[in-house]
Amino acid sequence: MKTVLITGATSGIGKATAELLARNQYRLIICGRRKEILETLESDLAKHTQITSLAFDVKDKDSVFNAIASLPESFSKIDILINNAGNAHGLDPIQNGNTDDWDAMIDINVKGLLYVSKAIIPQMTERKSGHIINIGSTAAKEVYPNGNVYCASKHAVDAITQGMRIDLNAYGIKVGGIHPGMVHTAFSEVRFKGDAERADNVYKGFQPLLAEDIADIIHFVISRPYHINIADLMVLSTAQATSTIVNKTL
Ligand code: 8X3
Repeated sequence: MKTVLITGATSGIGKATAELLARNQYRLIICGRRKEILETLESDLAKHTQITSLAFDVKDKDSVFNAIASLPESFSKIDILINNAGNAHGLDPIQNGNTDDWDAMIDINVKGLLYVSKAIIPQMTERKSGHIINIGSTAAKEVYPNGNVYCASKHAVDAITQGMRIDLNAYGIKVGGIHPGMVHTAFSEVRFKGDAERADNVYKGFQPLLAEDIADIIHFVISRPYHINIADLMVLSTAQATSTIVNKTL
């Protein structure tokens, strides 16, 4: 049974992935900031698989290293890392950008991903095996109006993914990026700081992707035979041509 560590597992794509993998014979380490939500999910999924949870904030370097070092022996060998934690804060033109929003996006989406990876990669290089999936975004591939720093953080995820694949190639470790378009999760509510109406409007008038759609794809990617590495995958809702061109007449 393979052990999978998922960051950002309390909601959205992370939670849907935990739910799907629990039902497909993966041992799980679910991670997130919100301890009670994590523990509820852990007890829900414990009927399907071996599971444990770690409550930490990916942007807090010490907590990341301490949490991962505290894993019990039975969960300490991590085969698959899913770097899913990430979010957007604000959607403002650069001249109006809020520096706290910029810090949050760079600290979580870029530095947090690096810290978690750094805490886990050495055991993978030592064993010469492992698989890392970084969840990017269409914003990793293009820049859209007012997306500036969010897009920069996701472009960084894409660059880090490519860099990891190069550096870890000699160890037989698979690395790939999955880049979703518009997924109906709490993403926009976080971006718009709890403005539910503005968030709901983002997904109105077309069928966005669902968290379960991306979970399904993650499951497919991690269950390929060893010689196949799905290195880079962009997933749009059919209504989308780009991050911002959405056909609302379908
Ligand atoms: C999410 C995609 O277009 O809402 O990362 O920024 S988008």
